[in-house]
Parts: sequence; structure tokens; C-alpha cells
Amino acid sequence: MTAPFSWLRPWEAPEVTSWGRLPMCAVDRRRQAVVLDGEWRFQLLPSPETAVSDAWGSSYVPGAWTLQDTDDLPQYTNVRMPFPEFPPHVPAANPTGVYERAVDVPGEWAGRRIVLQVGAAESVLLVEVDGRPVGISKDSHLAAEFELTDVVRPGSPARVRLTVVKWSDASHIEDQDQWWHGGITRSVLLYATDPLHLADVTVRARRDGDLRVDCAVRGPLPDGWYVTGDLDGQFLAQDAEFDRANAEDERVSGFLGEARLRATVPGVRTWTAETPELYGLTVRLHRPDGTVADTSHHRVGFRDVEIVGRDLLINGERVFIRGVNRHDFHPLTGRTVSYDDMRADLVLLKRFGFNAIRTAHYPNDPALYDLADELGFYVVDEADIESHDHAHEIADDPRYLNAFVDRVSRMVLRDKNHPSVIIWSLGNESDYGANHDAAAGWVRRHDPTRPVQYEGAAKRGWADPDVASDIACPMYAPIEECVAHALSGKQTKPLIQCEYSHAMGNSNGTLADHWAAIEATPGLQGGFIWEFWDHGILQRVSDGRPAGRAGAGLYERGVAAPGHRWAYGGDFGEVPHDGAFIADGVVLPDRTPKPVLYEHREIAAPVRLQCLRHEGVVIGNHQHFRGLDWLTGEWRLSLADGRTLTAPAELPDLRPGETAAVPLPFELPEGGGEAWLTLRVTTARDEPWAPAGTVVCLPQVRLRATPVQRTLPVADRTVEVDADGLLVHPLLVAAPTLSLWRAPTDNDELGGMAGRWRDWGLDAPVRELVAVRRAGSSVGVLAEYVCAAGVVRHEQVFTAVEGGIRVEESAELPETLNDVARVGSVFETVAGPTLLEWFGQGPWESYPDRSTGAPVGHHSLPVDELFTPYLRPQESGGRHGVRHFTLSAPDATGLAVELARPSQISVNRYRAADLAAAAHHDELRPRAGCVVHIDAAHRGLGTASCGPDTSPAYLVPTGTHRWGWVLRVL
Ligand code: IPT
Repeated sequence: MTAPFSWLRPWEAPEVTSWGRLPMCAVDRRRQAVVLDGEWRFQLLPSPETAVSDAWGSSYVPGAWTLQDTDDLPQYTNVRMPFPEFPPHVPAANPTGVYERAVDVPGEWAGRRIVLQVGAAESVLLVEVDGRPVGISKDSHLAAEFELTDVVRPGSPARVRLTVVKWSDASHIEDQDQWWHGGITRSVLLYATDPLHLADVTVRARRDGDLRVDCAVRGPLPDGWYVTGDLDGQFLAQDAEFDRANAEDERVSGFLGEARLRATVPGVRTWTAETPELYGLTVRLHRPDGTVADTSHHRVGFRDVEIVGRDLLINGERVFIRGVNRHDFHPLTGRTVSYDDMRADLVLLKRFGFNAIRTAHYPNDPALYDLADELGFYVVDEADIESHDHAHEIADDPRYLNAFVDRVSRMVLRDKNHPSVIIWSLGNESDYGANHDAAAGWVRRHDPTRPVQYEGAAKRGWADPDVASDIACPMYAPIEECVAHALSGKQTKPLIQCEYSHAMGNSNGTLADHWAAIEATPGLQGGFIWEFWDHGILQRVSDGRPAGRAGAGLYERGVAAPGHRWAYGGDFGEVPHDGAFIADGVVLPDRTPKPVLYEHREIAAPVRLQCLRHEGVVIGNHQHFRGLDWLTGEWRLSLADGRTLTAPAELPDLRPGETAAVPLPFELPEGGGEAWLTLRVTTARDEPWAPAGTVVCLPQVRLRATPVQRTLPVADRTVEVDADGLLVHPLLVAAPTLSLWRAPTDNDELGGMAGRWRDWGLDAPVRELVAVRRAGSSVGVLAEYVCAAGVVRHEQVFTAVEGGIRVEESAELPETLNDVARVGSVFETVAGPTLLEWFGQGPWESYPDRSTGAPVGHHSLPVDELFTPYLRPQESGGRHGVRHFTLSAPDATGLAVELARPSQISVNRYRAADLAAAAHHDELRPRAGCVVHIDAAHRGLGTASCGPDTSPAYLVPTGTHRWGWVLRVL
């Protein structure tokens, strides 16, 4: 089919990045375009050299054919390429989609310039109109425009054929860690302009109110034509000096007209992520009679980005970058994302305290940047270059030089007017070579107003003065290394990690420790969590196909409907694949927040509390630019005895960085045990990203520490144990035994711990009863848990006390078991309990190294909502710092547990072994009763699936662990 192109074989020609493609610009034609989205005639060929047949089906544009019922299904690989050929070669089997449709070219476009825009096609786009070749484009994440003026006839339909070749030389530099797809993934547009039109508009708006607008008119600018502009209705001046200089050096040549407009806006409202103030700019190209030939609309944010010393400054302030890496992703439509979905992504990020996005690892959909301007995000805009598998060869390969410069420069040309974009990134994981320096050189010349970054550039360390990075932007660097660098005296660049705290499965341990270090260490400014999404694709279990657009609504609160599951690598039968590594986001595939987001929200809290002993508390404003007037508060006092008192809070008038002491809002009541004071901070009025009353943070201080456990009088009863020394209790179907293991998290698996635990036999130790001793109301049971790597002696003393049974336990961990998952008790209840109520940290899931965002209080949740459905079943649903809990049925029967010390607990419907045996949630069968864990110690989560493990402080030490609890019947 591709006859017109087959002699060139552009899919194996890296030097060919385009042909017939118009230059990229920042003039947005979306508003004036005819949208060609919808069903197109479609056929999928086995290779670009196969002839097109008469067998047309159809395919929806924008969309990937890999998600639309073809036999070419999604494939997930991370670093490795999905095929063995070396760059620039590709396999002979190369799925090629041919899209065709008739397009009505409006009759009133006669005499106008007509342009076709294809929003994104992966990985090579070949365009023909009425059988004539029109153009070629590469870069799967930027639009390509082709002029059709001489090809189509206004008033007559034109036959547009878009051929998309899946594998090409470009695939080798689009080797990002994500699903491979094929298709046209952003909208296709047709629009018309005057032959003489605004070819580009470049806006520079500084925080002092200085505005400069450069307008380019491609085409000879005849006498009398002129450009005007207004900013929110206020006219801009022509820059006469610019015109004179241009005339003198004859820069206004035959093919490019330029005009510069200027203004100084007095009392300008500056743009920051906290205060995303935008002005409306309209630029018009006029004919000599004053009529308007072309118009371009822009939104302008006045702001400065500078690096001073080792600080990145926004409007002169050293800001913290609380970022996340974001792919264009949707569980039904892949890389095709609607405006509403993008807005929902950003609204959610705002609500959880993020202020920055890295567009990993390619320019995201154009609407994303409009939304970032509007809602307030700092954006690191990243070019579509990742040559991970062949990084070393490609970085210096001159055949790819053009592609590197092309991709970086076109991104800059598209996005340069967005105030949200504060840094250009040259791409990801592509080693470092001359091709990067060439691209960096282009950017520096074209846009001196923003820093450039590239992680791979730091070949000789983070202080390396290479040209490709103004920022030290490592990935997954341990906290201590970052701090050591900042303290070394050798730091030359701001240190902002481009990726950190890998969110795969149940993860993000030590996030708060990262931030404690960042906030305390000059030179450290934050980073971007990896990543926003779990890229699970909704899949029908019956035939293994993606649900596609028909899957709308077939999921709820992170769980796929019966008969469906979230597919990860390998689930489409693809070889090779990289499994669940694709599921490493802070949200589940349907954007349900994972618990880490609550942790992040608190870490990013704009309002902080400190305890001033008995005198009161100190409130601090931890923002960079805003006062506290947009917030309101409520005090909550949680007492261990079950009481919660509330009172309205008046937030003091504080500028950024200021603090104020306020008196305690409550008289501390006598008794009541521990007392915790929480300031529930909510939005005082509607914000663009949150209605009034949305929780912003929940800072908390402890006002009184009193031991929690009451000493209960011993009762005149006996406790029953069976022949194996196991507790007999009417509410338990499985007596409390020792637990040393958890269903391995992704971090446990990929960090090597899970393998060690299996080698040690921690998952199924053999319990051997050693002795049972009775004394009065107590029974002591000594057992040994025999693992391959050692024996754990476990003692339980059960004592009948008033109203229940006291359980005192100890376990001696030998030196050989020096890093186990947990030490604690596990038991199972009868069917019935459905509600967990507890005093401790919550209400969301928390773990020893991820518990900063879970305030102590009285919490309650249905048992079935305690569990987080991480894509690959694993340890889940833990609650940290629990002092007491009840587990009850709707008729209020059930059990209550009081813990001697605040402990990690979990309650759910699965045994650890059930979870560990399942690859997807649809394989799990909930048990009728509850599986309850009470842990004396529980290993931190860390981030070892990609990056540092948890800190030593969160490991389970060897030696003797002691814990105690009281079990009562409700
Ligand atoms: C790093 C990649 O940049 C990112 O795309 C993703 O793969 C992430 O890791 C892990 O999920 S690269 C890795 C080899 C450090």
C-alpha cells in the first residue's frame, strides 16, 4: 500500500524524521478546526510493504488499534526492546494500520491555506490524499501538520489515507517503560487560514510585569499589513526599536515577517503553582484595511525561573518541587486521554499536595499544559527520547542526531508559552552523547528563559558542569547520598530527583524521611515520585482481550467488575514482557488513590502544627506564596477513652514562612488517657481544583501521653487450649499463632527479600509444641517454629481476666533470621464481623515507614474496605499505631482487642498465603471470617522494587520480641 513511500522505507531511516511536515509552532488551531475524529475505515497489514486489500474494517480515531479488537495486542516491556533487531532495524513482521476516510473540504475555504493536523501517531505516519503522497512524520507524541492547499479542492470530498507503521528506527528512541501500542492516539484536525497567517507567537512575561510578544508571519509581509495584540483588553505597543533594528539589518526578508509587541503591566499578578494567575492575550494579524486575517489566543502567566547558586527560584523564591511523573494513560484507551480525564488527574494531584509534573517521558497531550497553567503546576517538559536498550550506541550515533534535535526543538516550539513549563528535559534513560549536547545547544539558544535538565548527563557526578543539565536530577538516589552531596561543599546545581519513591504495589516507604531531609538541607529541593498511574489495562478474562471503550464503568474503587481484571505485562500472552512493573503508580488504573497519597498530602501540608507543651500550639504557614486566608480549620481532640471533641479554629493571618502561637482550643479533660489534637484544614471557598470544605491536610500533635493498657483483675476462670496448645475460643476458627511472614509486596519480591524468606521457610514454618503449663487462671504454651534457616521459640501465656483473656507473647528470633517480614500473632474469626473500629492511626492504610499522613484518632471502616487492591495481590490493609479495636457484626456481636503497646495490625478476608498465591484479584476468594494480624514488629515497605530499601530503623530486629493483648467478647 505504501507504494509512494516504499522506495524510501522511512521506517528504517533514522535520518528521515519528516518530509512535507510544517514547522511546529505555538499557535493553537484547535478552536477553528474541523475535527475528524470518529470511525475511520481501517485495515491492519502484517507489514508496511503488504498491499492494501479490499477488506476494510473500522477503527476509532483517536485510539490505539491494539485496544480495538485487532489481533495485534498490547505488549509491555520496560528496558528491553520487544524485538531483537539492532537500531535502526525492525522486524519484518511490522503491524501497519491503514486509516482512510473521505473528508468534506468546506467550499468557503476556497483561496485559503488548508492544513491537516494529526495529533499523534505511533511510530511513523505516512500521509496520502487522493492517492498523492503528502508527508511523513515521526515522534509518537507530537502533532504533525501538512499543508493540503494544493492537494484538495474546497467543496469536494478528499480521500485522506493515514498509514501508521508500528515499528521503526524511531521505536528504538521511544523505548519508554510502558505498553507498546500502535495507532493514532490524538485527534485529527483540518483547518484553514489566510495564506498570510500567524506562523508563530512567542510570549515572554516576567514577574516585574514586562511582556514581550514576538509574532512571526510566514510569507512575504506586504506593505500595510500589521500585527496588534491585547492583554485582557489592554492594547500592547509595537516595539518600534525592534522594527527599526530589523529594517536596518534587513531581517524582514522575503519569507518571514516579524513583529514585536510590548507592555509593562503595572501591579502584575504573578503566576506560581500556588497562584496560577493568567491573563488573556489575543494577537491579530491585520490587512491594510484593518480587517483581521488571523487571530491567535494565548494565556499568559508572568513569572521568572532562575537558578541562583544551587537554588532553583520561581519569582525569586526557592520552592519545593513536590512532583510526580505522569504518562498519558487510560485503562480503556491507552495513551488517548480526554480533557476531562486530564483535568481529573490534575485535580486529584492538587488535592493531594502535588505542585509539579514531569511529563514522563514525552510531551504529554497539549491540553495537559493548558490545565497545568490554569490549576497551577510546575512542569518539567520532557522530549520523546528514550533509547534505553541501545542507549550507549544511539546517544552518539549521527544517524539519530537529527531525531534528537527535532524532538527536543519541536517540543520547545510547541510548549514555550506555557508559564507552567519551567524546565526542558532532553528525554530519559538514553545514556549521554553528542546528540544530547546538540539538542541542549538548540534549546539554550532558542529559549534562554528556562533551565535544561537531563538525568543521564551527570556522568561524572552531580556537580559535572556538562552542557546538557542545569539541574542535578538523579533517579532513586538514597536520602543519605543526597544529603551528603548537599553538605559536601561541592554542589553546583539544584538537586531535584527526576524520579524517586517508586510507587509499585504497596510502597513509598520512607517518603516522610525523604522530605524531612529535603526540608532540612539547603541544596535539596524535592523530586518527582515515580509515577502517577498503575498502567493496568481493563481486560476481559473470557477471551483475554482488552475491554477497550466498551469497558466504561466496568470498575469501581480500583476493582475491575466480575469477569474482568487489570492486565499487566504478560497478560496478553506477549513475549517478552516485564510483568507487573507497569503497575507502579500512586493511583490504581481507574484513578482510585492509593494510601500513599494521604501520606503525601500530609507531607506537603501548607499548615503545620507544633506543640508548645501546655501553653498551646504553634501554627506555621509552609507555602511559598500564599497566606492562609483560603483555608479554614476545625480542631479535633481525640482521647483514648473514645471521646472526640471538636471546636472551630481560627487560622492566624500568616505570610509564607511565618508562625504564630495560639492557645489550646480545649481544656484538656481529666482522665481519658492519651490525647491527640488535630487541625482539620479545609478549603474556605471554592478553588478551581476543590470545592469549599475539601480537606487539605490534617496536622496533628500529641498533647498527653498516658499508657494505654489498663490492668485488668485476674478472673476466677480457666482458659482452654487444645491438645496442640492452641487457644480454644468461640469466636475464633483459627487460634492465634506466630506469624513471621507477609504476602510479599512488589518491593519484597524485586528487592530479593521475598526469595530469602522463601529460602528460609518463613512462609510455612512447622510449629512444634514444646510444653503446656497451667497455673491458676493462666496457661503457658511454649512452641517452636522450625524454619529452614532457624528455630523461633514462641511463648504464649493466656490468662483469664475480667471480661476476657489476656495474651502475653514473646518470640526469640535467632541471628539467622535477621530480616523477617513481621513478628506477631495471626488468628481468624468466625463469619460475622463486618466492621472494624479502632483507636490508632488511620483511617487509611499505614505502615511503620509510611504513617506520617495517618492521624491518631477513632476510626471505623467496613472490613471489606480496609484492603487496598494492589494490582498483583500482596500484603495490604495494614494499620499502624493501633491501641485498641473492635471487630463487630451488624448486630453488634464480635470481639474487642486492647493492645499493650501501639501496634501494626491488619484485618482482611485473606491469609497471607492466599494473597501470595494469586496473580490477579479475580483469582482471590474471600474467606467468610476475618484474618487478623497483630504485629509486635512489622518490616517497613521501602521502595526496593526500584530504588532504596527501607531504612535500617524499620527492619525487624533479631532477639526477643514481646507483645501483649487482651481479647474480649462484645
Ligand atoms: C526508570 C525509568 O526512567 C522509568 O521509566 C521507569 O522505568 C522507572 O525507572 C521504574 O519504574 S529507569 C530504571 C532502570 C531505574
